[in-house]
Amino acid sequence: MASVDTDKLAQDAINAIADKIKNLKTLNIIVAGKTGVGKSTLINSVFQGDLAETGMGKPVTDHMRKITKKGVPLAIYDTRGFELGKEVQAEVKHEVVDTIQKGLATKDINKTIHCIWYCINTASNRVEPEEIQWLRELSRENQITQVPIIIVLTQSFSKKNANALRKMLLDENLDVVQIIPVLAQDYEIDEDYVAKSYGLDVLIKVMGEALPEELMDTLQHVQIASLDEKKTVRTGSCGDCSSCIGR
Ligand SMILES: Nc1nc2c(ncn2[C@@H]2O[C@H](COP(=O)(O)OP(=O)(O)O)[C@@H](O)[C@H]2O)c(=O)[nH]1
Ligand SMILES: [Mg+2]
Repeated sequence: MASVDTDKLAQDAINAIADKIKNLKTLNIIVAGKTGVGKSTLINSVFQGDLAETGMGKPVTDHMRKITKKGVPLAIYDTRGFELGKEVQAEVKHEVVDTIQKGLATKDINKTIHCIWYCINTASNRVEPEEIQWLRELSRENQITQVPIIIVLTQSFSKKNANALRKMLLDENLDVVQIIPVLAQDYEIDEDYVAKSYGLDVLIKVMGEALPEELMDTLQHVQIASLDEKKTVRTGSCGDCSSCIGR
């Protein structure tokens, strides 16, 4: 595996955010997506260990487990059950939204969810309409909480396929921060050709950059929502920037 120093990357991401938001010690990330796309492999690469195996981590909801590693300032919520059909996918979405809201309710920046990584497998060469629908519904329910969503194109050993999939997804106009191709682990194409892992550093960097404003916005939205629940939010001239909302 390529030697990406994820501890350092995670710390860099935290430092970038901590400049703006005091007392941030742990980044909380939810990883979602269909079974077999490569969520566990991605999480294991981030933590540099076999942490995302079945039965590992602490169950936090019916379909989510929280994975942490001593000394790493990250907590990753691994979701399961997408293979079980639409009903379970709706439950997973509900659990994601609920976890975001419960985190925010604590008003503790270390307990809020900071980012969602939605994984789509580049190697499968397709995206199911139900996944697009799931993402649209999640974004809708995340409109006030504004947790940044990043689409991770997993198993992107073919950069060409990854770019094609990325373009296709961009055309869907989803409410996501970025679409990032990643190969979390080296991939042996044949005896003489191994695709080297890449992209994890970009993913962490983009997340770090996405967080400050988004997180500030979130906190502002939460304050607005809790200050005056009944009052309708008035939009200013630009329509939706944080300084125009709720004045
Ligand atoms: N070489 C390689 N294999 C991968 C990668 N991502 C996923 N896989 C393989 O794809 C299969 C499913 O991955 P897994 O992480 O268990 O998917 P999950 O169900 O989303 O957690 C496993 O056999 C992995 O070894 C990758 O980045 N590199
Ligand atoms: Mg898994």
